[in-house]
Order: sequence, then C-alpha cells, then structure tokens
Amino acid sequence: MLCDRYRDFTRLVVYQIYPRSFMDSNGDGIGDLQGIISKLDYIKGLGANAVWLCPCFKSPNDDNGYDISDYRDIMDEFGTMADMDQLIEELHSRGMKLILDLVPNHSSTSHRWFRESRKGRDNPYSNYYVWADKPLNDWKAAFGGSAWEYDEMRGQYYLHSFAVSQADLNWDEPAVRQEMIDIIDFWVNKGADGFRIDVVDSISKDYSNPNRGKFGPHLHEYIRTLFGREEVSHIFTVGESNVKDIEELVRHCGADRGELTSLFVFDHMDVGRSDKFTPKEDSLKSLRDILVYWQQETDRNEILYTLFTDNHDQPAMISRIGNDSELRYESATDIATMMYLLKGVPFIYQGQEIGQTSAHFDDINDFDDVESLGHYKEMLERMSPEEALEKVNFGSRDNARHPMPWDGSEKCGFTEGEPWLAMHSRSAEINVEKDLSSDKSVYRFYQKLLALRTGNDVFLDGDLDVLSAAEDDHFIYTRTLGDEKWVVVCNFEKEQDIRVPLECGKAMLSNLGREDADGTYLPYECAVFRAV
Ligand code: TEU
Ligand code: CA
Repeated sequence: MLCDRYRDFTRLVVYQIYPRSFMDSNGDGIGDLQGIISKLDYIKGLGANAVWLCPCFKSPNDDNGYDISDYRDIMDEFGTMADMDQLIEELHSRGMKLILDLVPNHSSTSHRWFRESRKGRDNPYSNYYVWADKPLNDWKAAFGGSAWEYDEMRGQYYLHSFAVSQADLNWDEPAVRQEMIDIIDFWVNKGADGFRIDVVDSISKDYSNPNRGKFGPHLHEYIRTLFGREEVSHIFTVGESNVKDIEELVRHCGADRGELTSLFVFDHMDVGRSDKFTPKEDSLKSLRDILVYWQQETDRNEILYTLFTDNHDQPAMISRIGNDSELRYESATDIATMMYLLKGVPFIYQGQEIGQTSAHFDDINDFDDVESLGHYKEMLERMSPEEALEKVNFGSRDNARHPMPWDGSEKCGFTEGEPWLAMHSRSAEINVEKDLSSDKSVYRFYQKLLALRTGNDVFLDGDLDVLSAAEDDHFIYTRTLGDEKWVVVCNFEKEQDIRVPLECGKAMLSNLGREDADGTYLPYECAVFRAV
C-alpha cells in the first residue's frame, strides 16, 4: 500500500511538453508559452491534469534549455515572466498542475556564476564549479569528447558532464546548495506544483567512479537538503537518474526518506536496441517482463513508480518495439494500455497521443541535437557517412523534437514562420487533425483509457496480479480493490487465441472493437474487462 501522499499522486496524469516544438504563437518558428496556453484545452481534453515543461529558463540553447543562464527568468524565445504567470493561472484555473524542470547539475557557461567563477580563485563564485589544475580522471562527456575543458582565463580545467558549455556545478560548495534551495522556493512561491530533476544522480560525485561519478557519497544528503524541507513537503518530485536496482530506488523514494516522491527508472527504455544508436530485434515480451519486475518490487516496497514510454531524449517507443507502419494505431494503443493501467504516475510525451513515430532524414544537416552531432562526428572515424547517418536516424533525440504536427499543411499548423527544426518526415500522414478525424484515432483511445484510469480507484492503488506465464506472448493482468476486479488483456505481435482464466463481462475498452474476453486476438489487439 502506498502512503496517502503518494496515493494522491497516482491521480496525476502528466503531459510532457518540449516547449520549443509544441506551438508557436508569434511566427518566429519557435514554440512558446502563449502557444502552450492556446493548447491547454487540447491537453486537458486528453485527460491529463498536469503539465511537465522541459526547461523554459534563460538559455543560449546549446542543449535546448538544459544549459541555463538564469534560473529565475524565462527564455526570450518562449516569452516573459508575465506569460509564465498567465500559464500558471490558466493551468490552475483548469484544475491542472505545473511541473517544472530543475537542472541542478550544471549551468550554462554564460551564467553569471560561471562568468565570475572563471575570473579567479578568490571571488565569491570561485568554488561554484569543479575546477582542477589537470583533469581528475578520464571521463568522457555525454555528448562526446573529454569531460574536462581548459579555461584560459582561470588557467584551470572545469568539468562538464554534457556539452562544453554546460559546466558542472560544485555541489560540495554550500553556497551552491543554497542557490538551488532559493531557486526551488522562488518557483514554488510562484505556483509550481512540482519538479522533474535533471540528472539528479550526478549532483554528488565520486571522482574515482568511471561512470562520470554518478551516485557520489553525499547524494542523499544533498537531495534531502533540497526537498526534505517542510516548505516543500507537499510538492511532487520526479528525479531523472540511472537507478538500476530496487534498493537504490528505495533510498531515493522511500516515503520516510525526505528525498524524492518518485523517479524515472529507465530499465524498460532499452527494449528494441542494443545501444543508443543500434536497433535490436525485440518483442513486447521484453517490455512486459521488465515492467512486471519493477511493478512487483515497487509494490512490495511501497514506492511510487512512473509509467512512461517516451520523452524528449528518446526515439519513439512504437518505432522501436511496435509496428509503426501498417499497425501503427494498434501498436500505439496496445503499448499505452499495457503501461497506463499499471500502478504509478502516467507520463505522456507530446505527440505520443497521436501515435507519433520516429522520423527519417537523408541529410545530417537536418539534425540539431548536440548529442547526435557529437556522436556522428565520432562515428565517422569508425564507419561510412551512410552508416553513421542511419544510426543517427535511429537514435537521435531529434526523433522526439520535431515540431508538433497539428495539421497536415506544410508548416503543420505549428508556425507561420520558418520552424526551428525540420517538420517530422511523416507529418502529412501523422498529425492531430488527421488523427482526430480518423476512425482509428489514437487520441480518442487515450481519452478513454485515461478516463478509465482516473475514474476507477482500482487503477490507482489496487493490487496487481499477472496472469500471463513467462512463455506467453501476451500481457494479461488484473487490478483488484475490495471485491472489484478488472482484467487487462494485451496481445503481442502475433495473432493468437487467448483464453482469459476469469469470467469477464463485455469489454469496457478495446482498440479493435472486440467485446468478449476469449477468442482470437489480432496482433497488438488489447481490451479491458471487469471480472464478474
Ligand atoms: O538527460 C540526461 C541523460 O543522461 C540522457 O538521457 C541524455 O539525454 C543523453 O541521452 C545521454 O546520452 C538529461 C536531459 O533529459 C537531456 O535532455 C539533457 O540534454 C541532459 O540531461 C543534460 O542536461
Ligand atoms: Ca514563438
């Protein structure tokens, strides 16, 4: 059983927005806060009651806002503080919550702190970053090259776990921790209801750990410093972290820890690939098995789990492990049903609700992602440009970052100007307008699925039992609360006869219009029943 506070959070349905690519209101080709405001009814209509905004703070945009130069102001292209105030008000008046993206591990090198820090060793900001006379280790930056960069002005090296212009903050410096506390309080006072915390595993570093020092010795102390405070004890927090086992997850999210309320576990995100840029033959069975493992472990340990398949860093799940051509609608709805009737907090990434796929481009110049370009350069040392481009097409984060296709026109109803990034290569075929007018609408299926979830408490904290055996090519599970029992049946890739070992009523939800629980299931067919 989850504690009361965590059980309340299972009522959240979070819609993740990548502001740059969501909706442009003023024709400069860049999505903005007014654009988001104009689409709040669309988001609410889907059944979401919270919005997670990827960073919208001042930034030179080397990593699209994950390189922040002022944590208390809005990125020029996105609007003003008045727009943000309006967004908060418009969300709250619709009964929706706002989750902001907190980036505590690094700031942009154009942040005032860094500009001061690099000046010398005896100003108030000298210790805000990780400076050293020579590299302390041989860490590689996530976006390619060494993680240590020499700075002429300071005459020392600084650490950057990501891009060169994303300098890691020195969390062992108390003033840095205080800055971050003040920033959190600033936004909570403005009305933020929660935070997603970027690479939270990296704020305390072990310089002898080859994995870029993640999970350093003071990690839990520092997280408690931020979030274990009475003033913020009501907010929702979700950490982004490389947590790999349940014990580590419990140390972050146990109800008595005073740390995070939840965390993204990425275990299931590696289905359908052998590394970030290399696809692998795979089946929904892999996804099922990983999900079942984490559902059972988090349940036993009373941990609030997060339910997601996509985000702004990932190629589309349905392109990796579904059939994103002939059975795109079926794959999208089947995977969503597998996922969102489980225990935890659902997160839906923009476009997922219309069955958005990964994209394909023939020219490396159509890519923008600092990670893709960094790795492309390194790949060219080992393979032909064609092979490298294929890998980038598969793994690029840009797959998730093309402007949201609102309709099938040239600029997709996203902008009247020149879009900052190429439109998705399939936007004429996959767009909101087309989806909504189709009799196989992914959006409308999501609406029903989310309504089912939020309308029935059994899906919040009801017991989970898995009925599929390990060798079965399907995922059948039940959720039970008191004497109410629901049965979720999700078929995998192959058509097959399925017998549900429980007596069921007519389907309460199905993606292909089936009524009875027993019978032949088409590939990716799914349905939800009440047991009688
Ligand atoms: O991502 C951190 C992270 O570890 C990866 O998911 C990252 O995107 C990359 O794929 C590593 O190989 C977070 C943000 O989600 C990402 O968008 C930022 O670029 C990154 O932190 C730096 O702030
Ligand atoms: Ca704009």
